[in-house]
Amino acid sequence: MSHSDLDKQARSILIENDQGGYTIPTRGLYPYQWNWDSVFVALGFSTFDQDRAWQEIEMLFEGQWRDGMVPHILFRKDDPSYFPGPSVWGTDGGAIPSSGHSQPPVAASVVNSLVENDRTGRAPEHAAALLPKLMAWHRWYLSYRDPDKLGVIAVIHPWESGRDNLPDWDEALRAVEVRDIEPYERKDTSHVDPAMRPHKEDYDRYLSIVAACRKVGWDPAKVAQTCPFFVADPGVTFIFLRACRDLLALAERLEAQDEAREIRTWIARMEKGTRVLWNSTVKAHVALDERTGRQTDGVSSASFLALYAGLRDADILSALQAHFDRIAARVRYMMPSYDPDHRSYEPLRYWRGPVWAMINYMIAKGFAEAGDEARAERLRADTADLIETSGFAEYFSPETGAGAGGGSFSWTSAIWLAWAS
Ligand code: 2M8
Repeated sequence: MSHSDLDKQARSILIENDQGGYTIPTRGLYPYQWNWDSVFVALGFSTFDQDRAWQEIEMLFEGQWRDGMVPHILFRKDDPSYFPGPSVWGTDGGAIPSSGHSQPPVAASVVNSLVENDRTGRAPEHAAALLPKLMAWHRWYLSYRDPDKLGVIAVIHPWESGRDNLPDWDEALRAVEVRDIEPYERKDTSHVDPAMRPHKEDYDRYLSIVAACRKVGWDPAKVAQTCPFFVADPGVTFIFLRACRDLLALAERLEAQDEAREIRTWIARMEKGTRVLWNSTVKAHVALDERTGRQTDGVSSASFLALYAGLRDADILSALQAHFDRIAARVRYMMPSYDPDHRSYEPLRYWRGPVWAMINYMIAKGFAEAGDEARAERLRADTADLIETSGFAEYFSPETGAGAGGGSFSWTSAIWLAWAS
């Protein structure tokens, strides 16, 4: 298929997945508005309809909780094709029924980029209305996902990381006691091959965490104290740090002095904090279980986001370049979500190996900004090849390039339009 046919197809996927102002990731498997999916979708829309891009983000923020949190799923209407739906979550934090935790905060970064690339003249107005909401969300992260002020962001659920069954969560998840869950029927395995999805033992624990948080009424301070899962995540930490820098650029552009001053203190705290995620044996940033103090031992695609987060230490750059080249010698398509040399790597099982287009976009941005155009271009070219060969799949095998998971996928289409094509 030619580039212009793929462009056309990508646009029509976004339009078909549009539910009237917000976009679902794919039909059947994910029938609601997901947080970071929507934000990447806005980036895709912005290539051909900037007003629609703003609307996507504004509709996401309609679901913001009173405490500042922006949920990972908004259940605008009940859809039996997804489990767990609103009744399992039992939340009451905002105006729209939702899940009870968040997802990687890419919004400030995309809002800043919509402002930079504005062709309508209306961006400053949209951005000014979103600024206090973004500030509230970022404050929420610092208060409740870094209550001890370590300068790293923890996730209270693998789903909050956006990288659901990453090997980094295995040990912490095993420690979660399976309790307080009703008999349930999964829906994901009826849409896609069960061999590629998380195991039942994982789902039992995912639901046990939800039950534990529901018990404390999703009160964020109580969740931080009592949640059986509390793991500092290099993915969310680096995305948050990057988002803080982009929020600062936005605040400065809007001449919001007080906000800019506050954000600078966040950046200083995070820049220092990320050191606790550095594993000197592995030579990469890894996850840290805050309940046990144990670090994980694998390089994940999030380790490469240190550059995207703006960490400019020469040792970090050269360690990541070495990992990149080692991994590139093992697989055909970069960047696998987990190290192919690690014992837990699985090329097609969800977040234990496969390639995701939007992660490649962020990693490449980091390499390019660190002056490494060659590795940035390798990521773009691989992403384009994957889409040209296997279409707009949810994710891809790093070994064969086969597409897997849901089809006609929104964020893959958006990333094609905004970057890979
Ligand atoms: C996947 O996560 C959902 C739960 O949130 C699931 O597996 O049911 C992840 O890839 C997540 O990052 C993504 O936002 C979501 C929708 O694409 O699917």
